[in-house]
Parts: sequence; structure tokens; C-alpha cells
Amino acid sequence: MPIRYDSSSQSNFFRYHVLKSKSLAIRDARIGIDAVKQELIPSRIREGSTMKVRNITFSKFAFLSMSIAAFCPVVADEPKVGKEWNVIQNSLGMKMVMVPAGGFLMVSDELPESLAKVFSNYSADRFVLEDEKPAHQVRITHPFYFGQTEVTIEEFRKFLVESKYITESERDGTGGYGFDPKKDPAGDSFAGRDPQYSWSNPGFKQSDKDPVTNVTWSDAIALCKWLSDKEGKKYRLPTEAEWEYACRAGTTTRYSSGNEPKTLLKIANTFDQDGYKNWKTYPEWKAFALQGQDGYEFTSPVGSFAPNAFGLYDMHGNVWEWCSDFHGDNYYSTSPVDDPQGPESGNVRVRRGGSWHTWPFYVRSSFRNWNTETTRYTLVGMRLVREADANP
Ligand SMILES: [Ca+2]
Ligand SMILES: [Ca+2]
Repeated sequence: MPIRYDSSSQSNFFRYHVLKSKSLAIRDARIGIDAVKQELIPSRIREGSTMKVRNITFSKFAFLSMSIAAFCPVVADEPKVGKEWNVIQNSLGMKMVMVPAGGFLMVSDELPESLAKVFSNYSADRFVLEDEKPAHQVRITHPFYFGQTEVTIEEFRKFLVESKYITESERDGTGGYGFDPKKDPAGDSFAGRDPQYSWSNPGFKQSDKDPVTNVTWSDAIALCKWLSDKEGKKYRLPTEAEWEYACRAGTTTRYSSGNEPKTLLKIANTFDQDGYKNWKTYPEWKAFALQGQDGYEFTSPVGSFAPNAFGLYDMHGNVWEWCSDFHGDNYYSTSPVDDPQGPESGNVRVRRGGSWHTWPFYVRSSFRNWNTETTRYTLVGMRLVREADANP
């Protein structure tokens, strides 16, 4: 039976839990480290790191519990993961799953040398990702409902029909982007902006259950506002922190499926050898594409792969997902532990998770990317948050 303690304030944060009777995991240490280190764990704890101490005796554990309890009076849960998900369905038919409150280590402190071992065909400059640093503790203090899948074509069409909303690409007349195999290969086979392309036509065939693309950040906000007004609930985009917390679902690995890119085949539609078929004019891409076949050259119907431990599908791949935050290169050097909201101002909004056309390196849980609010593209969609209240 795991035992978990958690305490935090602005400068103090400590969490540990017993994994097994003789195995102790220590995380998120920012307070009491000296005391614990002196008594029990010499020199192996690094602030912000995760480590395991094996074969600790019960007497030492009892002492450690008392020591920690003395300066950590608050008891809280690690994120609950498992198969018993709390799923609701909203008025558009979207299934939304309750994501519990909890803490996690956000972004990554993985060294370039470590990345180079796995992504051996990448040039070294690709591993300079300063905006993924520093890895830092974040707490999501409130549970929230999160779309179990990306917003689908079917759901988005219902929104347009019921609301009479006109998407930004149609409203401004410049259109969206689309896959065009006849396009000059130097242009990456994506044509646009072009009025023939929009949310309903990204240049490749999609089913009603595929994720909507070619939607701008502002289109996503419009959907959130309309749903909020309609249902009397608060819908919004996730913060970047909520998104990564939900993506990781308790994991600390590169992907929620593990550290190895090949593990993505079970959980995600990415740029694999199937996707490469349409980009053979770039022979060097064959090596960058995931080694294996996920079965999809373009988008896949949502939920076609295994969910993560929170019950969320396609957090990696399929389409990038808009977040509410402005992107800031250095924001996470100074961001608050509790519910970071992103910089107060900026020029671009964060998108996360990678897509059907994204190489595995850029599908990692910690990878950050961005676009302007008016960007509409064949790779970018959305997933909504509904805030939890007492009477969902
Ligand atoms: Ca694919
Ligand atoms: Ca996705």
C-alpha cells in the first residue's frame, strides 16, 4: 500500500512515496533535504531529481516518516492513475475524463549526450533546447476534465452548425493549408494558404472521427466560449503545465509509453514509415521517421491507439494541440510551482504533443513548440479543458 506525503509552499516542496515495503522513492525535494540526507541518505539526492533508495529498513522508514511529517504537515495524493476513469460526455458528444490534481517534474533536464544516444542520426544542434529547461516541480492544484481525445471533425462541425461561427481561415478569405503531392518537393508538399483548404479540407481524406485541423488558436477560444455559454460550465484550453501533466500521467520518461521511440507505435500516430511513403523526395527523412509502421499516413481516427494512465488518447502525435499559454523561452526559470499560467504577454501561443507528420524526437512529452494565434495548419488541432465543479 503506497504511503504518500506531500507538502509545498512557494519555496518548500517535498514528496516521497513508498513503492514497496522495502523501496522508497523520493521526489521533489526542496526542503528538509539536509535533515534527511544527514540521517539516512548520504549525498545521493539532488534537488528536483527522482531517485530510489532500496532496502531501507522499516525502522529507518519510520524515522524518515516522522522527520518528514515534522516539516511536511500536509498529506496529499500522487496522481491517481489506472483504469477507473471518471468520464463524462458533453453536449457536443465530447468525452471528457477527470484528471486528478497532483505534482510532476515538468520539461526535461536530459543532456544532449543522452539524447544523441537514442536519436543518433540527428545533428548535435537539434539537442540544444533551452526552452525545455530547467526541469522543475509543478503542482496542478485542482482536478479538471480534459478531452479524452482531440476535438474531432464531427464535433467541430456540430459547433459550426449550431453556433453559425465561421472559422478564421474562411472569414479572412486566405484559407488554410493542405497536403498537395504535386507541389514542389522543396515546399514540403504542404500548400497554402489557399481558400480551397480549411477545417473541412486539409488535402487528405479524413473521417468524422479524425481530429480537426486548420483551426486557429482564436477558433479554439471561440469554441470554448460558445460551449461555456451553452452549458454554463467553464471550457478553456489547457495551460501548458496542465497539458504536460496530463500527457505524462505519472511518467517521467521521454514518452508516456517509455523512453524508446519504438514504444510510440502502441500509443501514437507519428511520422513513421507509413507516413514517409508520401515524402520520398526527402530520402534522408526515412531515417528520421519512426522505425516501424503505425498504419496511418495522415491523421488517424481519435482513440485508435492505447490511452495513457489518465485515460487520454493521442496526447503524443496525431495533431498538435493548442495550449492557452504564450510561449516564453525562459519562463520556466521563474515560474510558480502552483498552476503556472505562462508569461503575461507574448507573440506566439504554445502547441504540444507533435503530430502525424512529426519525427519522434519532437513528440517527446517535454518538447515545446508554438505558433501565432492566427496560424492554421494541417498538423494543428485542439483538445479542451472543462473545469470541474461540485456538480459536473
Ligand atoms: Ca503515422
Ligand atoms: Ca495529439
